[in-house]
Formats: sequence, structure tokens, C-alpha cells
Amino acid sequence: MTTSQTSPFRIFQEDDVSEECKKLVSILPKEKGWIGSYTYNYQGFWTTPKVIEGVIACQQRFHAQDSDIILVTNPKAGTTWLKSLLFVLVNRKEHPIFNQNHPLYVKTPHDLIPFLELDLYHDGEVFDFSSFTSPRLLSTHLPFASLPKSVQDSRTKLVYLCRNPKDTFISMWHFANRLRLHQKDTISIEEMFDFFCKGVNPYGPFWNHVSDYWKQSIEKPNKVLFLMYEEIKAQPTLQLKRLAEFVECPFSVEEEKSGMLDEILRMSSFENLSNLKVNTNGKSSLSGAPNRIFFRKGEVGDWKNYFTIKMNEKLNHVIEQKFQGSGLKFVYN
Ligand code: PAP
Repeated sequence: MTTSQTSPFRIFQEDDVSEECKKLVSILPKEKGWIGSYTYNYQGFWTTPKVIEGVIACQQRFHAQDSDIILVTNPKAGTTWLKSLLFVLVNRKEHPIFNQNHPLYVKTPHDLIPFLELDLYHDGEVFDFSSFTSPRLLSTHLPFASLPKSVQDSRTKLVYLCRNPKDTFISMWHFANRLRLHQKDTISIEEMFDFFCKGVNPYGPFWNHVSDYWKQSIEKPNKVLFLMYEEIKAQPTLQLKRLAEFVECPFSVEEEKSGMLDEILRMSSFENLSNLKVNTNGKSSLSGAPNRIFFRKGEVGDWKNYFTIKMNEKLNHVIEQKFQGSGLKFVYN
């Protein structure tokens, strides 16, 4: 049985693309896929044919508005967490917190903030945004250079969430294993690690993705906010305030006094989200994926339970080379 027949995600189904896309993909560099059979290098990053179709469609058809807020991540950087924080924060007037009927209790964060290239544009249809309120909250895993041009040219705000490469890798490895569960052709941690170190991972190379947004956040601090998973863990209130100010929804003194920040952090915590019925039993209405696969441990430093000394040295070396002179420092525990 092939990967494409068993994966719960359409985005890994090799054949479910137009003839035009198949033709394009046939000439792209390819490597063994982490989840799907193969991964292809398109516009400098690694992905599946179905995603390539979505990328082309959103690059051609998506028109950004100045008020849009787009959350950008490498896969497994904490997308689900930040989607929750951002949704609750931005919509706190329309959907008051401390309310048991809050949308977060009935929809998974991935359905509240859809992915451009994965959820909205992958069927060749023009997506109807009429049900969205302003500001529109959207997300993507796309590298900066592949964002639709209108996103780059408009005043659309980009919130980038970065996670240290070791935990990102381990999270991806677990995720890939979960999706490959019913397959014979598993991929070992060693093989996947070698691919990661060569830059062959979903939306990778990891360092290009991170570096490009890091540079943009320095050059255009009003356009790109660069957040780190580990910093949100360490200083949640401070980082939530940074986020609120960046998206122009700062907290008032009264809101701060009311305990609102603690409640937003509690609602979006791993503990709370991973135990909600919608996330333990539900499926995404957009991708069809079981919501529970986005919750595993949610900790900093889990890589230490998997990395050998050799793996650690190798990745340290790669990361040092790739980020030399950038001023960016990762937190690993
Ligand atoms: P995606 O990019 O494919 O959407 P994403 O949400 O970034 O996935 O990755 C899931 C990771 O975030 C998991 O990390 P782990 O494998 O190291 O455990 C998941 O547990 C973690 N995660 C999910 N929700 C939260 C949360 N509320 N707080 C902290 N971490 C979380």
C-alpha cells in the first residue's frame, strides 16, 4: 500500500493534482518524503505536489488586505498554540473570554485560523472570504519569498513563530510517524535527521525559513513580529502583550487588572487545549485531520530524550554555520 493511499491528509496524496501540476512536478528535484512518498523542491523549499498546487493558486489569487494578520510558522513550531492565542486575543470583543460558549471550545485552532496554501486554495476554487470578520486571521507555512506578492506589498502584518530546531525536528518526527502509522515503509529517526541536516524537511531548509523572517523582522519591525516558542513558555505575559501591541489590540489597564491575560494564556495552554473534547475527539472541518495529532507534549527540551551525542554535535555545527552573524540565538531548554 502506498503512502498516498493511507495518509489522512489530502496534502500528501500524490495523484490528487491537476495534469498541469503533475507535469510541473515531474521536472522538480525530489527526495524521499517524510510523510508522503516523495518531497519536491519548489521555489527553493521542500513540499508535496498538492501543496505546490495550493501555493500556485494562492500566489495567483489571494489578495491581501492591509488589515490582514497572517501567522507564519515552520511546521511544528507551535502553530496550534499561537493560532489559539491570536484568535482569542484579537476577537475578545466579539467573543468575550470567560464565556463557556467561546469558539475555541467548539472549533480547533486550525479551523479558526485556516492555512492559505493548505486549506483555502488547494482545490482550484476561488475561496469565499465573506464569512471572515476584519481583521482576517490567516496562516501559512510558506517561506517569505513564496508569500503571495500582495502580502509582501501590503501593510498586512506577519506574526512569525520560531521554535528551536532540535524540538522542531523531534516534533516533526513524531508527527510523521503518527501519519505513517498504517504503513510498512517507516522512516527511521537517523534517516530523517540526515534529511533535516541537509535542509530536506517540510517547507525546509529550516534555516532559510527562519533567517528570512528574522531579517524581515529587523528590517520591517512594523510588518513582521518574530516570536519564539521558548520565550512564550518562559515569559508568557510579556510575549502576549508584545503580540497584542503588534496587532494593534493592546490590553487596557482595566483588562490587565481583570485577569484577562492570565485567562487567555490558560485557555490557550497545552493543558486546556489538549483536553477539550473538540481536540480529543474531533476532526478538522478543513483538512479532515484528527485534531489530537497536533497535541503531544508541548515542552521545551524534549529533544534530549532522543538525540545522541553525535546527532547533537552535528546539528549544533549546522546551525552555527547557517546562523553565523545573524544575531539569532536559540533556546534549547
Ligand atoms: P503544525 O505546524 O503542523 O500546525 P504545530 O502546532 O506547530 O503543528 O505543532 C505541534 C506542536 O506544538 C507539538 O509539539 P510537541 O510535538 O513537541 O509536543 C504540540 O504538542 C505543541 N503544542 C500544541 N498546542 C500547544 C500549546 N497550547 N502550548 C504549547 N505547545 C503546544
